[in-house]
Amino acid sequence: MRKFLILLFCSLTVFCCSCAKEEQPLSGTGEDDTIVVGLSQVGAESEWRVANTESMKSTLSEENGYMLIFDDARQEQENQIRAIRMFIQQDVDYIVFSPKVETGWKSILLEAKEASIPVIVIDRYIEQQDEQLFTAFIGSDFYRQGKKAVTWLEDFLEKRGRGEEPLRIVHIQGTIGSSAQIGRTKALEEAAGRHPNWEIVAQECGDFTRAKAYEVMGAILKKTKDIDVVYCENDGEALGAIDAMEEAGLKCDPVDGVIVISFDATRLGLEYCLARKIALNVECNPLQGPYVDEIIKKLERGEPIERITYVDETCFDYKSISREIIDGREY
Ligand code: GZL
Repeated sequence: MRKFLILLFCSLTVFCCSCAKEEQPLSGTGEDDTIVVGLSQVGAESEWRVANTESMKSTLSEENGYMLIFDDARQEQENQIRAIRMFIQQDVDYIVFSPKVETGWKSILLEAKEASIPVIVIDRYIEQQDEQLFTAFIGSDFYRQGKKAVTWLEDFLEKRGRGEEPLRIVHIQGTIGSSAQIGRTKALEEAAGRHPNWEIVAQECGDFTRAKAYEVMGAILKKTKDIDVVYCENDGEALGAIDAMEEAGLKCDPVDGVIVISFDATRLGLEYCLARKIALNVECNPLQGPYVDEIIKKLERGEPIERITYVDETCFDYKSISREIIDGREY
C-alpha cells in the first residue's frame, strides 16, 4: 500500500507539474507490479561513473517495469547513508548502491535489513561483515585487474630485456579506501615487493579525477623527471598525468618514453591507447544495469541468485587496440 502511495504521490506531482507546464501523459502506472528501486550513486567523478549511471538508468526504466529513485552522493559517504535511510523510509522494494569506500556501512545496512529491504551492492565492494548485510554484489575484482596490469608490465619489460633494469614508478591512486583503489594498489605494491629493481618513487591520490591527477603529477615532476612508469588507477587520472608530463616535456610512449598504465578502458582512454600514450588499459566494465535487472527479476520470481557476480572484463594494450574496437564500444 505504501508503495502505491509513493507512486500516487509521484504521479500527482508529475500531474501537477504537467498541468502547470503543458499537457503530458502521466508517467508511472500506479500499478502494484511496478518495482521501486532506490539507487545511491557515488557521484559523477569520471567517464566510467557516468557510463555506470547511464547503464542503471536505462535498464531500471519504466518500460522495464521499474520506478527508479536516483540520488547522486557527490562523493560524500554521508550523503549515501542519508539517501539509503530515505529509501528505507519510502519503503522501496530494493536498494542499490555503489559504496564510495569499503567501511562504515554496517549500521545503515542493518536498518535496511530490519526493514526487510534487499540491498544490491554494485561496482565497489564493502568490507566483509559477519551478518548478511547485502543480498547480492555485482561489480569487479579490482585485485585481479591490478594483477593483469603488473603481469603485462613484467612480460613487457622481460621481452625488451629490461627485466633487471632499475624501474622508477609513479603511482597515482584512486579514492583512498575504495575497493577499486585497494585492489589495484595491492597488486602494484606486491609486484614492487617481488622485484628489487622496481621502486615506487612517488605515491599520491588522484581521487579518480583528471584535475587532481594533473595537480599531483605536476608536483611530482617538480621533484623528479626520472620516471619509467606511471600507474594510474583510472583513465581520468591517466589523462591528467599525461597532460602534466607532456607540459613538462616528457614523452608518453611504451617503447621510447614513459610507460603509462591505466584502468577503465573508457572510449577516451582507448583513444590514448591507440595513440600509444597509454601502454596498457585494463577494462573495468560499468555496464552493470542488465546484471542488476536480472538479479531483481529472479528475486521477484523467487528464484535462486548468485550472491557475488563479477562482470566480464578484458584489457587492451597499444598493440591490440584498434579503431574498430573503439568504434564498437558502448562507453
Ligand atoms: C571502478 C570504479 C572506479 C573507476 C573510476 O569500478 O569504482 O570509480 O575505476 C570511478 O573511474 O571513478
